[in-house]
Amino acid sequence: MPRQVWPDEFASLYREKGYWQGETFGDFLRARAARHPDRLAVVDAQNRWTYAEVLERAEAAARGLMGLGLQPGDRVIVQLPNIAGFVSAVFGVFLAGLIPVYALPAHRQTELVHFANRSGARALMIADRHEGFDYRPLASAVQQEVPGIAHVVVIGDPGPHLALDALPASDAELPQVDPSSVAFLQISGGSTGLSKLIPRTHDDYIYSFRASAEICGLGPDSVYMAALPVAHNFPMSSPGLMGALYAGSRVVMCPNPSAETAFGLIAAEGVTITGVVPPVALLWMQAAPRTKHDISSLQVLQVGGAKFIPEAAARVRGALGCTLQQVFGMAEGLVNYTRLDDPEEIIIGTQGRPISPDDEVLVLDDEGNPVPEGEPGHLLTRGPYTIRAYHNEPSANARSFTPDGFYRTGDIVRRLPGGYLVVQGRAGDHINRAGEKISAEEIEDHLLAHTGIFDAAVVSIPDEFLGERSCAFVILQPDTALRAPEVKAFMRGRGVADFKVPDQVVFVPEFETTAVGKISRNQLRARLRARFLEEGARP
Ligand code: OOB
Repeated sequence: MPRQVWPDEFASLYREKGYWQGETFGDFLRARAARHPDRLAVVDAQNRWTYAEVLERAEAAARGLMGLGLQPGDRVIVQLPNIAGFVSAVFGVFLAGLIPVYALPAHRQTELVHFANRSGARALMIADRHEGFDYRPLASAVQQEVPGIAHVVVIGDPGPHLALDALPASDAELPQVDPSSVAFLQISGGSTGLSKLIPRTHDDYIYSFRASAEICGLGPDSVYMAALPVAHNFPMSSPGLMGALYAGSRVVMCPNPSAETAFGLIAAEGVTITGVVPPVALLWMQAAPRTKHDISSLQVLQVGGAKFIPEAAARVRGALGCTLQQVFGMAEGLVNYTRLDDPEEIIIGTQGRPISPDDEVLVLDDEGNPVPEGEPGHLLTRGPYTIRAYHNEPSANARSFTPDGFYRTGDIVRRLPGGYLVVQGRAGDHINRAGEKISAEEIEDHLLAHTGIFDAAVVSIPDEFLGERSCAFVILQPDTALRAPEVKAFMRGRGVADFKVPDQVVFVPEFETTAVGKISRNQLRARLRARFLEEGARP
């Protein structure tokens, strides 16, 4: 059973201060359905469900999952796109006392198998098809590789699997759920190796989105549109669909963030707030002058997941007619927001300040000493909704957390008066490609599995549109002829999410490291990146 434990003195403090209120996901949905049963809760292309309907469907899903013999505490990988069924299915999982492991729709066999093995999942929940991709054969392949996955449950046409709405219902009582227990496992961006699993409790997570909903001004008249994949922490909880449901708002599920789709939904549903990554914001600003849709209902555009440069931030109000809110967060916990009434220079020039007065933030130099205000340093944090450990990762935990429980975010920030943070970059080696985090090491390991590749180093290269793109430097084995498309095709064949396929492949005869003696992988990547940028190399 996954655990997430804060030392007693912290847990008591967080309860005393009212952050942790002893409420579960199931409790809050029931409370909303009781308070305003007929209000619309979630909308997608096919469905418009009220709070009462969402609860009814969630309870049916819970009984169906229990009918399969799943027991409280069992893990269920949930790989669902932005559909209304996400909400009822996930609350069904919660009500049955099961623990969702949130995979992204972009994840493929390699990633799903990894999540299944790490979490010990007993079931996998998918949609039949989404945006042209059929998830059923993928699920069969995962199940074949991980026999522990006893059930594949499908929203829609089940094919060879089980349909969620036709499971034999259990007539047992729904279990009592402990609010301090782990509610779900989320996927880390992962700077080294494979993604780690992040255990979040009901208490801590509900606090984060309850407070977020307040900061973002959500209420019964708000309409929140989930434009990014909802399994991601940003559209899930900052304030995301959870914060919106908590506040009694309406959630609109947007199947993809293209300007055409998103603007159409903003106009049709009167969307008041949504959140996107910087490249999507750029596309929307470009598309807005020519759109036929009336997007004037939009009051707040949140931008986060990767750095939004001030030049672009300054254009949001003019282009889209709404307030910008910068969001700098991480699935491990800490989330920062610019406040809606902050002065324009704060909104444009910073990535916000923490949610909670009890979010502790340290900005330290390489030796671990605090740097003066305004100077760049490593961001470490601890607080009422930041994890103290990853699930089942003793060595990563030793690296990622200090002995007194601070999470080393890997981000380099400057802290300004008032606690506002400006993100300067990353100390670690991941590539932040349009908000998707890619571990260099993970991709290098895949490349090294090719018999024609002698060595590979993957680095981030600044990219005007994506923020960063990935570039693989590859040394071939003697007498091997490989071209970039073949390397990319090989990566695709490894069964990984498409965003992990290197954007660019550069073949080099050697890494020229012998002259400087043995250097770390980090230093090697930095050197390759610097040389690439100096030479202005292009594919
Ligand atoms: C969000 O969560 P993750 O877990 O995918 O990624 C976290 C990392 C941060 O450590 C930072 O390196 C980067 O993403 N990041 C930003 C940023 N927001 C996230 N870097 C610069 N500026 C920003 N505004 O990405 C996430 C989770 C909740 C809310 C928002 C984003």
